[in-house]
Amino acid sequence: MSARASSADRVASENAAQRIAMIDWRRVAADLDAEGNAVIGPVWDISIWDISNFEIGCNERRCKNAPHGLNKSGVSTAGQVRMTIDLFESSDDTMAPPEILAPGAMVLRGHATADAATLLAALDGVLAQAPFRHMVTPGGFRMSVAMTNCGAYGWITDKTGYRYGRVDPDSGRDWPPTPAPLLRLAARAAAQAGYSEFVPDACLINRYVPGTRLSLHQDKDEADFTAPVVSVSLGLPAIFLFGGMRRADTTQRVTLLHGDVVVWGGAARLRYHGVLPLKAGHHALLGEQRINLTFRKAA
Ligand SMILES: O=C(O)CCC(=O)C(=O)O
Ligand SMILES: [Mn+2]
Repeated sequence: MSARASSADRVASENAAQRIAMIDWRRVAADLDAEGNAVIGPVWDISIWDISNFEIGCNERRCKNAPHGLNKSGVSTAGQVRMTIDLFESSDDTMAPPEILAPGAMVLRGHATADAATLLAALDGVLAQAPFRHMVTPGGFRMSVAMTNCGAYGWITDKTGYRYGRVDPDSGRDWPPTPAPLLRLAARAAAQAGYSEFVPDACLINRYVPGTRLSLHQDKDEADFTAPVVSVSLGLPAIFLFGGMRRADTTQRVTLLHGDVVVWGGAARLRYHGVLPLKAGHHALLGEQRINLTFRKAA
């Protein structure tokens, strides 16, 4: 509660806090402290003294270009906060709270489930222009994950190294544009994780079949680490490894199901991660495969 609040405001505040708590606090795994301040996710806190009149502050002094529109003194307007509340009000009431993996990193369970059929239909057009292929690592090894890209930039690897390029080396043409439903989903997931205005220019499409794995790595070929990584899982379940800033750090094992979205950015942007060999199974939409969409800002 702000020191500015009168006792009437305090009552309004308590009502507001309860109402907002019902709307979004539980979804973002937040707590109200004894004074009515709320912690939303890893970086936000809010002091409420009236439903339409409150401040949002950042827990981290360093967070100048925070993805939540704070001004220089770390204070946002009620309007911006209302946008956040609207975002949560418009989402599905049954949505689970994000699972926090580390500061800046979380799993949004089922965030893409309702859109999965639309996403897969849109992907068909991309795959017709840029089919899956097994790229080769700089060390000369064929990757077990089949990959392709859409967006202005595509991630590629060959004997000369890992990089982003505008042109599909297999076709000699630009990568196909990222379909609008994919861009919308990526932006929505990023916003829900606290990274507003995420506009990816690269979408790597990974296909796993049973036995396929992706070894521990950092996503570090991008020019812009201020933008998060948004990673969408479709099809068969996978065990995602989420580690620390060094390859040798211990990893969390996170089972990712169809529709789950992992978002990591900020302090977590360069954490090591990977995928254990996919187990055999059958998925109603995708059969014996898992498709992963990884959205990033490359340039
Ligand atoms: O398939 C996944 O879940 C992770 C993919 C990934 O880390 C990548 O494409 O860089
Ligand atoms: Mn990665």
